[in-house]
Amino acid sequence: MVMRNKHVRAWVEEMAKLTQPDNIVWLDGSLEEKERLEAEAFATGELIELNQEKWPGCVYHRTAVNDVARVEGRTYICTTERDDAGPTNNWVDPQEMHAKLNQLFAGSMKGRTMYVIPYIMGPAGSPVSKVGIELTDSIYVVLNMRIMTRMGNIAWEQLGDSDRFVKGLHSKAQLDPENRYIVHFPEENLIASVNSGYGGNVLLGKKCFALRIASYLARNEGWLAEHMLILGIEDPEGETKYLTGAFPSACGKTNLAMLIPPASAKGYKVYTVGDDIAWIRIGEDGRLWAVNPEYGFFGVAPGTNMNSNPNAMLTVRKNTIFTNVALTEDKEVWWEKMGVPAPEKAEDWKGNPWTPESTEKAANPNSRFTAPAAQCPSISPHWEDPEGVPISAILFGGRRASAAPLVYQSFDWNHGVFVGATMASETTAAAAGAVGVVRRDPMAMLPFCGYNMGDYFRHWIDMGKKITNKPLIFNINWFRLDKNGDFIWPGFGDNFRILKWILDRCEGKVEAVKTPIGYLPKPEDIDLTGMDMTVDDVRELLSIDEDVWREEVADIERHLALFDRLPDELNQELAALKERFGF
Ligand code: OXD
Ligand code: MN
Repeated sequence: MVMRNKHVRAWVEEMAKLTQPDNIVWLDGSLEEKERLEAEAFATGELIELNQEKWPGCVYHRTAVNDVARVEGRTYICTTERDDAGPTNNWVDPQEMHAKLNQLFAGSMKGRTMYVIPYIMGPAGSPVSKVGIELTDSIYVVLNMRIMTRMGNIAWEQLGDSDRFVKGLHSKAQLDPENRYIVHFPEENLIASVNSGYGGNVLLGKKCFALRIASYLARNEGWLAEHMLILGIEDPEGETKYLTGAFPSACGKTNLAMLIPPASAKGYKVYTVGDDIAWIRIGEDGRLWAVNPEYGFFGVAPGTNMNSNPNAMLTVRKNTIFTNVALTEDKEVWWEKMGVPAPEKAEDWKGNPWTPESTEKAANPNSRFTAPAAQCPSISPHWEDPEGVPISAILFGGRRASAAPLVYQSFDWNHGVFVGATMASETTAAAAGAVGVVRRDPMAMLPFCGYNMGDYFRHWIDMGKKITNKPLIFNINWFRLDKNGDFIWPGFGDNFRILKWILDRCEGKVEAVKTPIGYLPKPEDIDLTGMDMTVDDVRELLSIDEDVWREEVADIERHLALFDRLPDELNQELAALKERFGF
């Protein structure tokens, strides 16, 4: 296909003048192109071909040792007015940032090839989908984008002659951590990423476009771009209801999206629509409709096994890119808690020799798989529906030792927005730093909102006025601890039991208990069939400790004070919460 779009051509020319690549390759997304790029990357060592008998179509990549995660401290939202980025985003004046980036990008692709990646976020041809163009000097980025987005001619066709596309410029440059910048210019539909090769910083369709730029567009256009999974639950009669859920990292979002119901839930099936991002619009019927803008999963490998997430394990068996996991002698992959014995000899994620006696981890804790969503055994037959799926409930949640009960329902939309705006997670012993420190991460969007978070809360409140058929909003906490510091709730497949109560609430089939924080289940309404758990255990999981909540409310008050443009509705919710407790 000859690429005739003059707007893209002009921009590519300008960026090539700046970055000075040796040549420019316009991508079409074909299989031949993929194989050619893989062969080139095998030759340079950028990729390693895995054991094709055991891992057909799979390849292996290591990033630089100092480049293994998103860098929130070096991520910027550059709006003309500082207040439009808000108190929780890094901000630099756009002019100043452009000048800085121009220096960093000048000649950064010398001796390299610039790849022009056309891609669609959202199903092809869907009225909600949007086109992006990413320019990159990394084959690894090209091959990941090929899995994570609808990439190639399909995107050129959707774009046509239009100038409506999100521009993304990426160069590995020297991978210099001191000059690493992930920058968004929401007013210019532009993303720039330099000196990184790690997924979340460089696959510009994902966090940068589908969350940061899209959240800005969504506010202006009257929809929502959210850090949410989307799943469907089919009941024994064959009717499916859909939920979305926002949880901070390390709370099992991918596992929940791919959940397999327990044996006792006969006739129920869970379908995966998305595991990370949801674009949500109000349909003509007044309901919310959600699409997953992505085409693949970029999931954390360690901890993924046939118990925690069999659907993910089956998804990654072919056509998958593994990044920063361990590599065995016969070119297989391995990671901690993979559920198979550790290899006697391997190379760790840094490329150093590793044995089970080594004190270092074999896989980086943030090592990843990039796998096509279509390969997921639980993928929904409706995951590519252009209009999306209708949403019955929205879940918010975090990792809380004692404050939040297993589940509760908000009283109404504005109270639900308050619950989302104040949701929190506690640091665990697994992470560096103090244990039990509460971090509030509103709607799990703190690192991903492309504008002032106060305005974001206002947008949620305003959306509520327009949704005539509102989903119910719930808070979830799988992570309550007992006196010995052990998890009370087993999690994983058993989480279905809580989703079932939520669905029953949506259908008005079950009563609830009104408490100061929201509606709670009656303990006996949680189905425990086949579980090693009593109604008393559930009672404990649902208990609300007034002293803990006194502290919680004080902390919420401090948190809300951070936002300069906080809608008054959220202050009213705080006041109402205090009043219900009598604080
Ligand atoms: C992710 C994240 O990688 O939220 O999805 O960090
Ligand atoms: Mn995420």
